[in-house]
Amino acid sequence: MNSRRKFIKKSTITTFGLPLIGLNKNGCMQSEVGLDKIFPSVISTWNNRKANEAAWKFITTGGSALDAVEQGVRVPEADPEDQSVGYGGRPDRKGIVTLDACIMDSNGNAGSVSFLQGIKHPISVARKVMEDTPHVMLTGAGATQFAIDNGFEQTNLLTEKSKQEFEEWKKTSKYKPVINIEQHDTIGMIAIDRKGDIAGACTTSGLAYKMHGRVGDSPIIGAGMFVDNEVGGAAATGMGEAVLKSLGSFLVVELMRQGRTPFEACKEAVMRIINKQQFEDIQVGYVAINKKGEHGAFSIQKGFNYVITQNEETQLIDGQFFRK
Ligand code: SD4
Repeated sequence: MNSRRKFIKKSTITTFGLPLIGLNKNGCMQSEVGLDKIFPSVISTWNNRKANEAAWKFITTGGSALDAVEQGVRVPEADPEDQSVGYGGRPDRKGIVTLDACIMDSNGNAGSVSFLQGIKHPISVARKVMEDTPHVMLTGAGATQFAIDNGFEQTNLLTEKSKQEFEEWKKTSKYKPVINIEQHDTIGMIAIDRKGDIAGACTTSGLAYKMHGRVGDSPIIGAGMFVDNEVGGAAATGMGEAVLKSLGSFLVVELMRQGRTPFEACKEAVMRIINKQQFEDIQVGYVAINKKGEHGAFSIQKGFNYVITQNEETQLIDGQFFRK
């Protein structure tokens, strides 16, 4: 059996079988295989199993962490059934799908696009910004033009399903994000490759029916995602405004630098929002992994989960949360 098939088979077994990882005394998910460092590792927000598998394939066949996160998040970007990311994403209140994404490598290089329209793979445009321009971030028409100039195809991202839902929404035009089904599934992914180098990516169509021109946390380095090769990485999902106001992913990484476990760091970043902002009817969740391969998550509300792939096993883990 080739290694790819073996992986798929094994990961299926793991889903329904005994977990190979558990909660240590700090509430941090940790491997029990006794390894000091667990590389490679891939972690993603929500049940983005297929994205993890795509990233894993790259990372175990010699790809870098950067290649892995790009290829991994391209899976939901191309999936019309994922209505929070890329093609098939829910539109803003003008009926236009606008995309935000960012990417960061182990040398601290970063690239990002926001308010991008008509391009299926914002993460690859963000990588191009990082690698081929002197800038970090391109936005709106400039970002779209940059993508076209670099050979990205223009395409209609609004699927019939998302269009119909939008037409329904317009009948009341009520804008009240609902916890967890607030059109979530934004993918934030962190990978550590065999060399121990880290990279991260985050991509989304943002909040459904947002104001035209609204940009969330996902393309902002340090808000939607942040990695530091000395420490680890973190990614955010949920109400971007709350994450932006606390620069959450950067905060999580800095807390890990000070010695907190990934779980403790995510919890502290969530508590920062709870203590300073209106939090009752919003969701924010963080995932984090450190350079030992320990991982954790925490969210404001119940319902946030993440997928972790290590040692050929992929597991869906329910994050801990502040309240039910
Ligand atoms: C945003 N944080 O645009 C994104 C939305 C999100 O799962 O994470 N959805 O605010």
